[in-house]
Amino acid sequence: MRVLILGGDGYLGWPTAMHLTTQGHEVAVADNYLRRRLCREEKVDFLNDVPDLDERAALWQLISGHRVAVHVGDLNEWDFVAEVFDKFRPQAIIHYAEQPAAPYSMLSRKTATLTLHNNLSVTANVIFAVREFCPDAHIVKLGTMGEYGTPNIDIEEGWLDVEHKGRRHKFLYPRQAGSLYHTTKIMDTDLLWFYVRTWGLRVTDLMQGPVYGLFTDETEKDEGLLPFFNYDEIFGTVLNRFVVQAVAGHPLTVYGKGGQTRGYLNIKDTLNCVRLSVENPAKNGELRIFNQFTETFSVNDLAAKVKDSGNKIGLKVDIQHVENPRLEAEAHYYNPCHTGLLDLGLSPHYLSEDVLVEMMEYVIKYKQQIKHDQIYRNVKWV
Ligand code: USQ
Repeated sequence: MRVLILGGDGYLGWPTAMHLTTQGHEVAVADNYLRRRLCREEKVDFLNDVPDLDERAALWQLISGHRVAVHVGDLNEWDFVAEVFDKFRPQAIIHYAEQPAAPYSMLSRKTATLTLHNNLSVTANVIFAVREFCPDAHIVKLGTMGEYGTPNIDIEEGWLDVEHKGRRHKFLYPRQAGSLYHTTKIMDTDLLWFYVRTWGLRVTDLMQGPVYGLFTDETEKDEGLLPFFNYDEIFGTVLNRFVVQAVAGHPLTVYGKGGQTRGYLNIKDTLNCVRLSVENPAKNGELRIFNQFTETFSVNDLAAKVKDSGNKIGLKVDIQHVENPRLEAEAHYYNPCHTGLLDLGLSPHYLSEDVLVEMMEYVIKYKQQIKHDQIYRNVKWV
C-alpha cells in the first residue's frame, strides 16, 4: 500500500516508516521538525544525536535497499498538505503529527495555544486532504489512553452501550483528560467522528499508552537509525526517564504516591499495532477504536522493576517520591479492555529484565552526556 506517515521525524514516526518499507509498503513521510524546535526552545537535549530525515532516509536505503520519500514542511499549511497528498495519493495515512507532551501543553499560554492550534489544525487538514485527494484512504490516528482519564469503572475500547430510561444507545466512551495535550486528542476524536458520520471517512483511532524503548528490528541495524530519546521532564515518558535516571545515579522521580496506573507498550508493539491497523482497514463510515497497550503498571511497579534490573548490572538505584507536579489521581481503579489488536494478530513484547538491561546498556554509552538539571523541573499543572 502507499502509506503516508505524518510526523515521520518523531520518536515513533521514523521507526514506523522503516518498518513498513520492510513489509513491502511504499512509504512517504512528512514533518516540519517541530519536536526538535520545541526541544531547543525549552533547552532540552536528546540523549543521542539524530540525523535529519534526508540523512536517515539515505542511510536506510543504503543499508536495506528500501526507500522512504521525505517531505519537509508544515502540515498546518494547506498548500504543503495539498501538494503532498496530490503527489503521493496515499491509501493509508498514519497521523502522528502532533505536539505529544502533556507537560509541554501545561507550561504557559504560548505552549497551550501552540498545542491546540497545531494538533487540531493538522487533524482538520488531514480530513480535508483525504476528502479532496483520496476519499477512500484509511486514516490511522494516534490517540491516547489519556483521553479516558481514570474512571472508576472498566474502560471499554472506544464505545459504551448505555441504557437510559429503558432505551439503549451506543456512545463514544466518556472522556475526561488530565492535561490540555490529552484534551486536544479528545477534540481530534470528535472531529474525526463528525466527518466519519458526515462524509463516510474510514478511521482507526489508536488509544495508545506511554511507549518505552528504542530498539526495533530496523533501528538495530545502525545507531544512526535510532529514534531520538528524551529523558527530560517535558518530553520524556516515564519508563525511558527512569532508565536514564538509573544510569545517571539520579533517584527515580516517582511523582506523589506512585499509584498512578497506565497501559504501557514496547516501541516494537507500537509498530506492529500500527501496521496491523493499516493492513486491516476500518470500513467506510466507520470510526474503529483500539486501546493500544499490552500491560498495565503503576509508577511504583515501574520504579521497582528499573531498580531490580539496574541492581543486576551493578547500578545503585534509589527511588524518591517527589512532589507531584501534575493534577492526577495517585491511587485509583484502572481496568481498560484491550482485545482488538490482539484479535488482529498482535503478539506482545512484554516488559522484562532483558528489555530494561538492553536499554540501560545503551544509555550507559551516553552517560557523560546526561544533563541532570533536565531531569526534574517541576512543571506544575496548577
Ligand atoms: N510520572 C512519574 N515520574 C516521572 C514521569 C512521569 O511518576 O518522572 C508519572 C506521571 O505523573 C503519570 C505517568 O507517570 O502518572 C505517565 O507519565 P508519562 O509522562 O510517561 O506519560 P503522559 O504524560 O501521560 O504522556 C505519554 C506521552 C503521550 C501519550 C501518553 C499515553 O507523552 O504522548 O499520549 O503517554 S497515556 O499516558 O496513556 O495518556
